[in-house]
Amino acid sequence: MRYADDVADPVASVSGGTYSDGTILTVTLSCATPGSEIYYTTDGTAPVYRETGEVLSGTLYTEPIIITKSTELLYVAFAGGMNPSDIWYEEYIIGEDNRYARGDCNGDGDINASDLTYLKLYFVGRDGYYKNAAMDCNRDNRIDIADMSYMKRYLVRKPGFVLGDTV
Ligand SMILES: [Ca+2]
Ligand SMILES: [Ca+2]
Repeated sequence: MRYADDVADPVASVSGGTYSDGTILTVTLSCATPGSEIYYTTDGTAPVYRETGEVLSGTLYTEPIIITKSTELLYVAFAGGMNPSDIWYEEYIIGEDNRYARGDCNGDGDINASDLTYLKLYFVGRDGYYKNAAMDCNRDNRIDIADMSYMKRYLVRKPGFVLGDTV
């Protein structure tokens, strides 16, 4: 009788999840099937392969993968004459819990008059203007008209009005 076993599912040494800013992850991949090879991608696409086992996209795993920024890791194991494993997936999110600079309400990397406009349009309920942590300019954990006043003072460089710390 002729049949093809499945290759054992590969395992990543670090599970996907949220990690704090500056974290460097060293991820090793392993597979219990003797003679297996693991292919992976880090761009969010699945490794592509033919039924023959020929791999058309993806990187052959040979050494630990160093992850320093948010990354989607997909990986699959092959071994000659066997069905490939399932494709496995880990999503590593690094540092995105503090990606906002206080005052950068529109998230474009600068704090300027367009952020004041963003606040104004949010307060009048304009579509497409969403509440976000960067809008709490005066650090009282509320987003209200006082934050607009704070930003106006910041924009005219009034002493003591500081923005740009991460929130
Ligand atoms: Ca901005
Ligand atoms: Ca506030």
